[in-house]
Amino acid sequence: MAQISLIGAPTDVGASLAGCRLGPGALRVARLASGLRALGNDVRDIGDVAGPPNPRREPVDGYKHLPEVTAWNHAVRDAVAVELAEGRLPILLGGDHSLAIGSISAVAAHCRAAGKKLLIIWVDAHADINTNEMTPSGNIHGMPVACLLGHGPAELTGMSDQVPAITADQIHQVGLRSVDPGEKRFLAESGLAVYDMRFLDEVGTRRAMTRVLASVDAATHLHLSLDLDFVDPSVAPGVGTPVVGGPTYREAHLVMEMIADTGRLGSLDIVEVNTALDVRNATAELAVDLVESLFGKSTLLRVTDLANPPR
Ligand code: Z70
Ligand code: MN
Ligand code: MN
Ligand code: MN
Repeated sequence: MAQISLIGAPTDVGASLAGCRLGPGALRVARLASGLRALGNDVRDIGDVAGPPNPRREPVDGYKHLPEVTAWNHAVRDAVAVELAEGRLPILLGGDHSLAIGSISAVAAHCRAAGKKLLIIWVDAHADINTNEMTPSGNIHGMPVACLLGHGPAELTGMSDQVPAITADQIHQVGLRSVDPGEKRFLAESGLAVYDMRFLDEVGTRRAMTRVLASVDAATHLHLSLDLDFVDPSVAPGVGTPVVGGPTYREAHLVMEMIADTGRLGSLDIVEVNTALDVRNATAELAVDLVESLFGKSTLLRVTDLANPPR
């Protein structure tokens, strides 16, 4: 059981398409809070943080909406830091994936202060490791991993208590199938652990996740950054940048279930749910289903339940 805080960040300033600014509302309508409470968690919804509207301008120096992305990330960073300091488990409801800069910057600072070992599992169709020189779009939701590793504008790389906020060995990426040419080089040079779709196909989701989680121990704080475009678009249509060839409903659930089994989840981002492109809120409902599995929902009693079986 966890003390969970929901933090909404209704913005799409980092994305190419408008619509994921409505993500927090869609996740609430899909009953995220009550789903988590039904699993025995204490859930506090702190509401939405505030930030500037989407100015819909062209990129400047390779960055689209840098001042607005910076403002939203400051708000997210501060809200996540407050909840972590109170011993709570923050869930960021995005919003686009650029918000992971603020969220993970707060988590990284918290882990350093608490002497915790941080491992980030970045679950996504995309690598999100572009810089302003490599980006094909200028969209900052394609850049959060680079920013967290210290490659980006000072406004975004300097959001934690040190630069870089994290090192490459602290992040494992799962589900990639759309990586830009510059990103491929960057991934190879940085030595980041990438479990792409081919790897999941050849090795299998279970064995791949066993490797992803191999270093997790009692001192580990796991942060899951969940971009819903990770899941195949036939299951998750409500995302701005769908990419065919993703995990099935069950494969995505197994990823969540195996993270749940570690008992080490400390923080979570749920991002890129685009209600304008969704079908009857299916993608928000999928997100809630996945998060329930992430917090231990299972078909059968688990070994950990046996001491205290639910009635
Ligand atoms: C592309 C870019 C991206 C999410 C799209 C796409 C990046 N690599 N990330 N949707 N979540 O524009 O940088
Ligand atoms: Mn992403
Ligand atoms: Mn993505
Ligand atoms: Mn449900």
